[in-house]
Amino acid sequence: MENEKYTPRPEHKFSFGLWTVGNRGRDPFGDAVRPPLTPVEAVRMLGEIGAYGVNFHDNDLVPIDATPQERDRIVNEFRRACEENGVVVPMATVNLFYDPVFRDGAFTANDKSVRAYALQKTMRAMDLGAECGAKIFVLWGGREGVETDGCRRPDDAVKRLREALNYLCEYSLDRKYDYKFALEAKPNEPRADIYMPTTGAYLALISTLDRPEMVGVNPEVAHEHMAGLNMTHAVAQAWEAGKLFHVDLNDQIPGRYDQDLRFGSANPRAAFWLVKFLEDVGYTGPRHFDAHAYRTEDYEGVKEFARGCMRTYLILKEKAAQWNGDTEIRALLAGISETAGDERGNKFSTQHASELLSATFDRAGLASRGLNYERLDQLTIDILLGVR
Ligand code: GLT
Ligand code: MN
Ligand code: MN
Repeated sequence: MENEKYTPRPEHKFSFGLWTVGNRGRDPFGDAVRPPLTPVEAVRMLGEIGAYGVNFHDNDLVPIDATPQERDRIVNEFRRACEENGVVVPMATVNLFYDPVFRDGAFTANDKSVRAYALQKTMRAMDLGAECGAKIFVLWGGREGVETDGCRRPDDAVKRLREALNYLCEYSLDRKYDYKFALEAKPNEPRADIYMPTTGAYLALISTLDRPEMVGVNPEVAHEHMAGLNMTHAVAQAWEAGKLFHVDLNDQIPGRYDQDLRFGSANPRAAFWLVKFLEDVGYTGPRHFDAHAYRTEDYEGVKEFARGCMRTYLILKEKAAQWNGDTEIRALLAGISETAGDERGNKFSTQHASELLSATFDRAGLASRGLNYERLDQLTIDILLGVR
């Protein structure tokens, strides 16, 4: 019997991209295995399984060569489907990677006309998103990279990226869209190397923009794990900087191609720390599942996949609450955090510094106390494996 407490509700803010549940299972070695799912069908499916939101790239919704009349008809149908199924559009994005025009990048391409076209396409995608109610605009620069560094100076690419972001912020202000931009990093794939490989790289770039307050990040589990990094650390740094505008949840085995697996299915322990962090700090943004079903599945299997993402999140949320309330864990944490120590390291003053310089520390004593992290982690594993 399905447990009520793992039933997704709107307040959980679970969202899926049209490209996620609509993924047809193509990979570099094989063709589509599922028939196309129209945007309206995808919205119905999301409503049926209890998701709160649907996100899209411009061309997930409106084909790249649609006439203005076709565009308006599609948008009207889609908005009606959203209303009828109780699904909202929290985020929109732009596809700057599929069309051959972007083979050398979009905002960083050497050809000025390609860069201008990328801006035009993005502004139109912002119009489209705003029409559907989106307040977050994700930018994933999958083609902003290289196979050979002979093609341009990498610092020129950074400058071009900055110019494009500045331009788009002004456009959002000009049109009173009130967008928050969320920049999504990835180390490689489809390019051999992508310029902004990690969330940290984007955080550094944001501080150099004209309007840094409008721009944050959209860390993705799979992308940080592809780089061998700790997703929770990336998310925590973004959060601490006030820059966690969106999050892409999925899973990934490090060292592999971009897998976009069901959330929590590859590394449930890492997923646990992530969910615990998001819940502990009170992140209120969408929990977006940027993943897709195995290639073996039909659309019933796709529903199982999508339900699984949400269910795992809710199970981990419950485990996080259990962890926080566990008396033995609490006692261990108290032991870790309540160590009284030397206060002169708290804040610099000339006096503190000179006192510290001449102080004597019991190095061996400080190093000798066991920290009990083994016990702490095993208790975590016991909780995760359901025996505690
Ligand atoms: C693409 C990519 C994702 C991005 C999407 C947004 S598109 O599927 O792999 O990580 O979030 O552009
Ligand atoms: Mn991905
Ligand atoms: Mn993503």
